[in-house]
Amino acid sequence: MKATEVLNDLKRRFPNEPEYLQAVEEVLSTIEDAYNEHPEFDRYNLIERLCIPDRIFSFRVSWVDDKGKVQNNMGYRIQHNNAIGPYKGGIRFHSSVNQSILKFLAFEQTFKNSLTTLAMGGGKGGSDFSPKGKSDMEIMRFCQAFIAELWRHIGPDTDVPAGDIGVGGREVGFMYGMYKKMARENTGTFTGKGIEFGGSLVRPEATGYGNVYFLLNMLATRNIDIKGKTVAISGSGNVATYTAKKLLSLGAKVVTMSDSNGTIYVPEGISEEQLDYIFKLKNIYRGRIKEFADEYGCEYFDGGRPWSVKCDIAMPSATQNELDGDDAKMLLANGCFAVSEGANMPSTREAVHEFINSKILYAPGKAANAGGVSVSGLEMAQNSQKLVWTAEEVDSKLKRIMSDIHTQCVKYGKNEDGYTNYVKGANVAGFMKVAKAMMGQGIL
Ligand code: NDP
Ligand code: 2IT
Repeated sequence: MKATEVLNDLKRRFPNEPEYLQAVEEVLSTIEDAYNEHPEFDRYNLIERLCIPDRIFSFRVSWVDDKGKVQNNMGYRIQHNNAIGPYKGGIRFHSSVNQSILKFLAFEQTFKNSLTTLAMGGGKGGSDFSPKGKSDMEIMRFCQAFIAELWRHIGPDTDVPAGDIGVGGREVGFMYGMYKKMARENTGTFTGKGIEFGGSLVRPEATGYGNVYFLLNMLATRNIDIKGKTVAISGSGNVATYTAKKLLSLGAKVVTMSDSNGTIYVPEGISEEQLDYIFKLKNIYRGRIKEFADEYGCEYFDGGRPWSVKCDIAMPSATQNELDGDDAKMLLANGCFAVSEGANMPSTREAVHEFINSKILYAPGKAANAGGVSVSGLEMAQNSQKLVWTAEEVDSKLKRIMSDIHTQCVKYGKNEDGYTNYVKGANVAGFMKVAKAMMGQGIL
């Protein structure tokens, strides 16, 4: 079956899953040539098997809030593909979570994990539970109830979850604690754990730092120095804050950060002290980014995104479809020459076309944000060895992996005119490894 036929068939079967179809369409539109060069793939109906998840668990999560009221949420785990290693991918807690969003994330994760050079398959999970405004005890009770159901489906060599939106060190700790109690073992089935109980150094920083390392590789292809460049970042969570931290240390100017309520704009560049304030605001006080504007008297776009400001580089690091075609046109009109995605699928189809047609440096999330899951893979390796590596060791491996991912993107994505289409490069490289692994193991 041809890629376009598979897509049409998926549209017919899953009409209510727009994010999933969007992610599948982007991949299928770029791998068709590579796929057609291998008629054996077609005989094994490989594309369809790669697009449809191996299995999906969905379950009710009942828990008791601080007022004694019983709350019910939905919980999910998508085990997408384990051809090259155990299912691996984060857990998202956000009110918007549904099957379509988790299916798109698990699909993307499969290609991303393939690119990391490590042995990890793709998965994703989550809940429509919103941690916003919940007490620590409510978060703990929810996490325990979620794992009381999920624990039997995960394990160190079957499926290894981690964090994502709304799931950081606190939530991973609560989930892992409950998992250990149920499974009666201590093998590290979860990454992003606390340092004291099997977590890897540099895992919290890894997605943001990795994105900057990927950006540096892209800039090097055009002999551009990061020093002094103006960068617009969206989000103010894990990925956004560590992206900003690394950029500041390299002498770049970070002029925006945001949350779901609005954007702060600091034209002279956010200072280290101000970034520290944002980190505490978000991780300790769990406040809104507007409080930064109140504290420092900077401009605040109420309900607005960062993409209207003048910048050289944009690093969307909040959520899917947060940068649309008009935003892309504004960025390009303002002279933006590089976009490196910290979030998963933050740019809409239209925005991606704008970036590629204008031939700027554009890195899709599955390449640029792969540093997080890569260090998760390194955490799994340390847990298996029962050893702890130094921060320097982990960071140098992360740099190496991001550079390897960049090399693969250029290998498969360079056009005849010399322009590298990183979307095509990442998709073809990620696809070929998974496809060969699936071919080698028969029809499952
Ligand atoms: P966090 O929960 O730490 O932060 C998320 C940030 O994005 C917050 O500032 C949040 O604002 C904002 N945000 C979330 N949803 C929306 C929305 N619907 N509209 C506007 N803003 C929103 O998550 P992470 O930093 O971990 O994740 C950010 C992105 O990076 C996600 O796309 C995730 O999938 C991706 N990613 C994460 C990795 C990781 O290791 N954590 C690895 C690779 C990718 P608010 O507080 O208002 O909700
Ligand atoms: O989207 C992602 O790559 C993540 N949320 C991290 C997954 C992981 O297993 O570390």
